[in-house]
Amino acid sequence: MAYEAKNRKLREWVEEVATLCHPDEVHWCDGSKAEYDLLMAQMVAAGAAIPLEKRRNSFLFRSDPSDVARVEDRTYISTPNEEDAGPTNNWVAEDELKRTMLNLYEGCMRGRTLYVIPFSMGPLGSPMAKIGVEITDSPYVVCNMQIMTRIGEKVVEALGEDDEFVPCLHSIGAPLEPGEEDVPWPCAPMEKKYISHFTRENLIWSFGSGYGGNALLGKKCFALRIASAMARREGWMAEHMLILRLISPKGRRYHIAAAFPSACGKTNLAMLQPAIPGWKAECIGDDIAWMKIGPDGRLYAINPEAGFFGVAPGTSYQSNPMAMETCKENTILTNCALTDDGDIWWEGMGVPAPAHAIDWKGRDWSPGSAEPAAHPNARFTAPAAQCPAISSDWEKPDGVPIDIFIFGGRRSGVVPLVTEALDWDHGVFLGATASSETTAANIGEVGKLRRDPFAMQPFCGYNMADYFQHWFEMGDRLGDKAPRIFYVNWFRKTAEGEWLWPGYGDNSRVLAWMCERVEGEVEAGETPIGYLPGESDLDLGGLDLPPENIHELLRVDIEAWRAELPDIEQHFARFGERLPARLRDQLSGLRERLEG
Ligand code: O2Y
Ligand code: MN
Repeated sequence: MAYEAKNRKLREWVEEVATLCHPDEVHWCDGSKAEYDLLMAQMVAAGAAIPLEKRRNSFLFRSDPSDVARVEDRTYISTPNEEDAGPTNNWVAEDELKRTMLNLYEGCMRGRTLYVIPFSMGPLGSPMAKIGVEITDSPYVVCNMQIMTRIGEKVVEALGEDDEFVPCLHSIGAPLEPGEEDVPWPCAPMEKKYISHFTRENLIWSFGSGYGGNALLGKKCFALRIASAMARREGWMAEHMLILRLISPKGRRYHIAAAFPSACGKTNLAMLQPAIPGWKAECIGDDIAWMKIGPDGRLYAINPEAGFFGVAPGTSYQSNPMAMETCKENTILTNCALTDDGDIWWEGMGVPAPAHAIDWKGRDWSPGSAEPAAHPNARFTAPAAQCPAISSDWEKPDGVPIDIFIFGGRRSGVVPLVTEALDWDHGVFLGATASSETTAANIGEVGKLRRDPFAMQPFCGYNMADYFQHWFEMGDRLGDKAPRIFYVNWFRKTAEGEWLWPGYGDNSRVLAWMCERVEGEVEAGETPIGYLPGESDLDLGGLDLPPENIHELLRVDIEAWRAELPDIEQHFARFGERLPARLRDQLSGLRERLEG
């Protein structure tokens, strides 16, 4: 052991896991650069990583084709009663799931090293930070965790003798027999993959996958699923939200937390560069917000992560120049294509496709090949501190005060560009009914409408009906200090399928209107679905947008909204009696206003 952990529970747990999994060695990660460099060098020598000549200290990995994304069907929330997990989660009884997984873990690290990764979600020492310890047999996971969280000896030092931590056990589930040659991306077959959360004990057990959210357990497993259950018990919020600071020409700072389902440009919005003169934006986080009521009664947010695990395809200097700058060096690239000059490439990168490349499966590729060069879920793992738009306050221990919540989704029709909630309860209704159309980047049928409440459907660690109730209760506690709530849809199309709104940096025009609403500087029209800006209320200066577009973007189609009601009813019916009465009231209120 490179250092001694004074936390008795931690020492005992590591010993217990080592006895169960039979690794060849145990390595306590110190979080140093030397450690990162050594692990990378070992992975390069083993053929698992490819150093990139064109990006300093950056490496390409190719996953097994069966291990390319989060596996929702194999993700479990295990609570004492099935009803406490609710209809949006897969549930298995605690003892049954543990029995199954203990069998899988038995001897699963033979021929491998067991790495102990002490990590902090949130800046170390922040009153809002929480400590976890991930045990893994994947050096790829260690290097990713070093970018995505704060890891190492300093975390163990911060953990007192009897302090609590979240134990996160991960194995790729691919032991090596003596003399057996390893493969570049070892993992277990789908039917042996389990991403399990025991929320009563704050415990995470993951088996069989080395990819992203399945394996980097600080992210979705801890910071959302386990943390959301903790947050409900302890009276705070763990949300699937980006955090953005917008600065007006007068120098007033607004903090925005926004939740979007996948494929809605969340990372692009997190790193927004405003198109309106005089406004500035800074990024605080791109995926997760932990929020707590501060001594002044306002809601304060931190980004619990330290890096970005961003989706690569579609990221370009046009869609997100800040992300492109962020992943220029010190970056791990997964499932991108490799160019002949030692760089990476992906579809939608905004530069011409290379005449030849090696695709994410390691095959020769050229334009016109049958399959894309990069996997649609190819990722870059890059330190947040490298983002040119990162806020100087992104690691502020007490967080930043949230002024505005935004929910949204991708809808080609019906939902206007922006709507302000009538009040907090109506805002909770907007979050609870958030919907999005699936795209080619999502698995499944393209253009299908999916309800994804608060963008938390895959990430809520308990019954979603109780989560809705938690939002109401947070609003009650916040009172008149509660953030204002808005709903946006950047994706409205004409009947001919043309985009009505340019998006990207021009979304700042909508955010600026929200800030003016917060200041009480601009009127809004009350409609049955909420407050909307008048056609002349958005600053469209310098934007060549036909007036009919803005008319359509802000039109409330009463008939189309009435047609939405049965789908919302069906969505709510899933939660049965547990659905908060205040949500039923909101639905009745909407129906009455639409009939009125
Ligand atoms: O497929 C994965 O493991 C990554 S999923 C992901 C990564 C970064 C941010 N958000 C997500 C998500 O699914 O919401
Ligand atoms: Mn996410």
